[in-house]
Amino acid sequence: MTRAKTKSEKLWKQAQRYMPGGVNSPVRAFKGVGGSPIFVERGKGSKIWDVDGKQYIDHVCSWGPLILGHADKEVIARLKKVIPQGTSFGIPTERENVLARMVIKAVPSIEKTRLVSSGTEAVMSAIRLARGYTGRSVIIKFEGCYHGHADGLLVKAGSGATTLGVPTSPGVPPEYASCTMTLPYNDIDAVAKACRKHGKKIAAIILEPIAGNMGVVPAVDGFLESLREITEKHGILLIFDEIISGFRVAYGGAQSLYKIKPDLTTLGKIIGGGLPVGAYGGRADIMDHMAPAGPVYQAGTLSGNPLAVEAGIATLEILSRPGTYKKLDRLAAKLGDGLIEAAKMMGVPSYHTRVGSMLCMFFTGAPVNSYSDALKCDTERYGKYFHAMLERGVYLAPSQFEAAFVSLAHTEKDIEKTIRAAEQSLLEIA
Ligand code: KE4
Repeated sequence: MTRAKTKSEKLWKQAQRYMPGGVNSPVRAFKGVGGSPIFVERGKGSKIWDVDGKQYIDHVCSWGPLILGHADKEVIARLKKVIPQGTSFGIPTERENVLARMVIKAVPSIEKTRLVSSGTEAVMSAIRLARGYTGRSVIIKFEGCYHGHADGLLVKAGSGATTLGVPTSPGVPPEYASCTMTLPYNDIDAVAKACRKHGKKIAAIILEPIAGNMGVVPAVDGFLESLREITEKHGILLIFDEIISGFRVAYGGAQSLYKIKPDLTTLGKIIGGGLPVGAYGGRADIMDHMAPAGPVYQAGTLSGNPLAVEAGIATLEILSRPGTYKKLDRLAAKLGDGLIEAAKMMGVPSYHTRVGSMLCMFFTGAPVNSYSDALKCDTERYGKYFHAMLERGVYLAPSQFEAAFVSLAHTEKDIEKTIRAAEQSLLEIA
């Protein structure tokens, strides 16, 4: 007698008829962990419920935006007020000034900013601006850092250490990839060598100051400072992609934590409060090269969309209240410490990282400071752990190479439940 199909399974079958791989973004398809995805019906606070009525504690939080938790009552109330006034104008609105000013006030290096509709759009615009401002073409990125799906960033390291890149996806012309160099994260010697060799051709170096797309891998001590020195020496722009870390690890992002001023910063996720917003910003003398102030073109029908901007304003207002990041840090530290204890108790080799309320448990016994380190993880074991946790009502990222998050809506009880579930799950897979 085959088990009756859950509603998620039925919807999954249907989805694969309508959308490539059944999803609107690849990581949701559970390819990294096996099995088929749950379909979510609703979320509230730290919880989500699937279409079969099962409840989960959510540590993905829509991949970072929901730092307040799902359906935050203040954000929803603000949206309810704004929706009847209209959903889009394509005409300047006061609230775009408000969100732009909040971002400028919060992020130390941003003097001017432009709102767009996704992180990818923010990064591709910042890259075009860096090339337009410097008149140079080459971009340096780092293995394991993800900056959205713009062609020039879907590039992996070429054969030689500092040779130009090759595409990681069909459809990206080799010519595009040849303008991108990919270096090992946290390897300052490789950066120095590349800049000595190609300095005059390099427009910008872009990185996640706390990598969140190979699992969570912070920059090692001195890496960001040296990057700043080398880029200054060679007239190369330094771009911090803070689409995850911005307003996540501190109100001013990683750059306020590490006291490093990049020339440009990209933001997204949290600044939209769960609706589509991205942003790029930085020194006014650079940003003023963007049309219509300057010659570098970028545009967007829904840029600065009133609903998304209102959700972003409400979210940042709440985050700016005293004690926010202390609470996030305390909850996430409790979770991180609990997971370290659980893995030790169950004898499962693991390596743990955490910065603020973004954290990761790598299924490897060795430290993880780069993408090649991360690739040594036992992803099969991660897949078993993921499903064991899902069974126990805890929703983690369906990939070893992502971050887990804690929101302001998570309670001590939630954290204890996640730790208990981890103990049982790790025992099961040990
Ligand atoms: P979006 O275009 O997905 O809004 O942002 C792209 C992006 C840029 N920079 C960083 C550091 C990012 O993490 C992202 C997107 N993050 C992934 C998850 N790590 C989004 C999830 C998905 O692709 O479905």
